[in-house]
Amino acid sequence: MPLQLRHLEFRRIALDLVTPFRTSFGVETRRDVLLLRVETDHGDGWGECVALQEPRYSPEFVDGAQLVVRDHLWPALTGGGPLTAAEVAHRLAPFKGHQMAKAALEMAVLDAELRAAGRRLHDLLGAERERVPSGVSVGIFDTLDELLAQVQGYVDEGYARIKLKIEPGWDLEPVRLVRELVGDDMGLQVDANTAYERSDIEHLCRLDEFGLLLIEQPLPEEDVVGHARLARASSTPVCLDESIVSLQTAADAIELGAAEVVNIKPGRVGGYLEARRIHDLCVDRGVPVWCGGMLETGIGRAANAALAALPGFTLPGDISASTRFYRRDIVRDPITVTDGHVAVPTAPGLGFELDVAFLDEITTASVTI
Ligand code: NPG
Repeated sequence: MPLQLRHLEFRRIALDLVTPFRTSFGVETRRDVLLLRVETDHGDGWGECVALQEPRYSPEFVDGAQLVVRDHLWPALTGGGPLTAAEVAHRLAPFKGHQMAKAALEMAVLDAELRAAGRRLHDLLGAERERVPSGVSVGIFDTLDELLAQVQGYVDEGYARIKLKIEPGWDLEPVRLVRELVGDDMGLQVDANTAYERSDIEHLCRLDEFGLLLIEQPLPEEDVVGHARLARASSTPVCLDESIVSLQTAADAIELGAAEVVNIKPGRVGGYLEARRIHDLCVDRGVPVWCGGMLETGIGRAANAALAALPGFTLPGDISASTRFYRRDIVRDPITVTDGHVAVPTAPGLGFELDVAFLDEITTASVTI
């Protein structure tokens, strides 16, 4: 059922993180999130843009995302008459890049379409499970003691696997100590967010002794061949994150032997429908996938949980409890972790219900076009 798009609200909110989250590319202490609300002839839908404040993880950033949606994407979307969510990517295809902005728009249209039809994202995607294992991402600390205390806390909360952020100077020793702490049976993986170079390949192979599930994106996003070399040299499976921005880049990286595992982030690849296509490709090629996280609010996390319920997501995703990052979420039904698992939302649409009063309280700007 095609929807007639009427208006678009840009809602900016400020959410403090419970503790600073340090990665090899920066420290996050507060999120400045862009939410999009589409008004259609069949009701509203919400999308969340995962772009950060600064272009340090990817070229996109939140102010830029808002601008490209306002001046380019929204006019193109509304210019061609009523549409379905499946047509959004096609209408936006003439515009290069800006996957996070495009994903947020597609998400809002999907939410509206699904709510109008009384369906959930889980069913549209063809997901099967009703709960998914939950992994937690642990930042870089000033001291090893702080790291170990934090990891112990997450183990106590029951997480199914731990991901450690690494960078040059914060790798072998933290991983060794955490492996000792959590034991051999706990799923453990590392994420470098492009912090290493090809000349570090030998050094990175020293991580092999820790029985990691994978090493994620150690080299720059353009260095697919470098990742293929690492994959040949190391017994730890090489997983790509930043390098995978589309179905095509996923297919090419797999063919080159650079992606033994793929982290699927809907925002990074232009939306949940492209994410589903990448999942299907990876299943076809026998490549395990898992669902990444971008510090989403309850809107994005609800949708991620539905995506992660697809059968090819055989590794636990970065779908931690809302309280991992936020004291209070903008939804009434924030993600919680029970027995190391997160329940897939059952409500129609993306599966969340907004806490409107709190959302209004933390709104920093609202513009409707
Ligand atoms: O659980 O949302 C989460 C955080 C998971 O570590 C995480 N995300 O590189 O994958 C990453 C990292 C990230 C966070 C990247 C924020 C970009 C922005």
